[in-house]
Amino acid sequence: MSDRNLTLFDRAKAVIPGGVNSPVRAFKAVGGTPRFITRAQGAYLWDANGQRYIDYIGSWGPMILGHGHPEVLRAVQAAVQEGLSFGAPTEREIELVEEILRLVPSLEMVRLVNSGTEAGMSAIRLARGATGRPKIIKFEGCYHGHADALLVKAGSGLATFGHPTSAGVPPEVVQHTLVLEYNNVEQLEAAFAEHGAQIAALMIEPIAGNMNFVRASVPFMRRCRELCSQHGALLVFDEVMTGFRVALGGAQSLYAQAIPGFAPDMTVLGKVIGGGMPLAAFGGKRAVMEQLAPLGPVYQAGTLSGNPVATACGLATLRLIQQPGFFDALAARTRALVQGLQAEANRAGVPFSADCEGGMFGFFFLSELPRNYVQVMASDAARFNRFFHGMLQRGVYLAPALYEAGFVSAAHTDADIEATLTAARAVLAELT
Ligand code: KE4
Repeated sequence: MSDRNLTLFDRAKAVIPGGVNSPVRAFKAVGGTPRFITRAQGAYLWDANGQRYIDYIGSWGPMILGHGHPEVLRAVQAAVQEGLSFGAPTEREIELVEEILRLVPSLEMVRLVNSGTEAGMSAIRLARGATGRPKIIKFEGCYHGHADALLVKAGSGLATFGHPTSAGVPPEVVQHTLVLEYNNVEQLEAAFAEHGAQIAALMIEPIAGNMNFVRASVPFMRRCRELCSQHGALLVFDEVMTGFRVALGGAQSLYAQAIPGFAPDMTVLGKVIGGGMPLAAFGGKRAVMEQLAPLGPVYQAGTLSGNPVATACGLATLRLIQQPGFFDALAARTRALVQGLQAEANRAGVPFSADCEGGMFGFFFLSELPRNYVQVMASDAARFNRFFHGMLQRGVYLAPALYEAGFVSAAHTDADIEATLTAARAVLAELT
């Protein structure tokens, strides 16, 4: 039988760079042919050959309810009947923002946009405009979208500013971006000691899903908060991935349990808040947010921002994840997956570590959980790639890169977890 995925990939590569509209989808890190998806339902995807997969990517986070939730589809179909886009304000944008404010108490105002990149880019511009300062701190291994100022890797050693990670980004565009090691308090202290008065914002993924799954330690996060407050810099939480995913209140609600009174100054959101449609957001305290056009001097805009169909999808999603017990059940199922994978790896004698929070998980072919980018990249990439393909052949669709996180949805059943662990047992046995 001909492989429809391969045929489609060849056709796609003729007209779309790399055959994909986002690089990670091309399977370059793991090799092989990407699966062209024809439909999805619940916890499952079907590819162009009709092969079914248990889906642990969930569109890279948005599909927390599973694919095709009937109440979400009903809300979207009703919105479509009223009109696709107006370029004018709607009540539903107010309803969605009011819902976000209720669930994320650190926020006083929010602006809706179309992607996490747009939200992160706008948050940085706003932080610089509101503080009048040029410099920003980010951490190696954290990804905040592809805005120029954020496509930067660590300079050689501390205090030297970042170097572009992408062609087309002139060095002067990233000259004010300082890249530090995640979880490194000493570097943080030194950076603020040297540049504190110039720092507009520190932007961080509180649980770094772009390093697969690395937690910011509580002591490290406490120092981020203290040093930002001490020097008048804004602490910006990039919760595009963790927001409404690791807990109903996002990662910030977990740090607020560990650090009394903890809250970021700004938050960037995406993925789950759109429920699979193009929708993201950034927000913060009123005094900062009112620096935005049309009120203030910081410009930001978007033709489809707050799109009426996307807001219907996001609002339905946010309402459904507030059902009693939703996150307890999701977290329990995710833990069952992660603990089961660890047990199977131990049984096979394969060095392995894993972690999870809410409906987000990560695993490493390392015996200890990594704490920063360098440690993550020391993972056994060849072993990861063999595991990835072994699972894919057995109908389990994991993230096609060792630095990406995984996601469980409310539609995943105990039987799906069991089937995944059965596949893992077979594949891990081949990896020893
Ligand atoms: P988008 O522009 O892709 O909507 O969001 C950018 C972004 C911002 N912040 C965080 C923490 C993110 O994880 C992302 C996007 N995540 C990637 C997966 N690592 C999306 C998948 C892709 O790039 O195709």
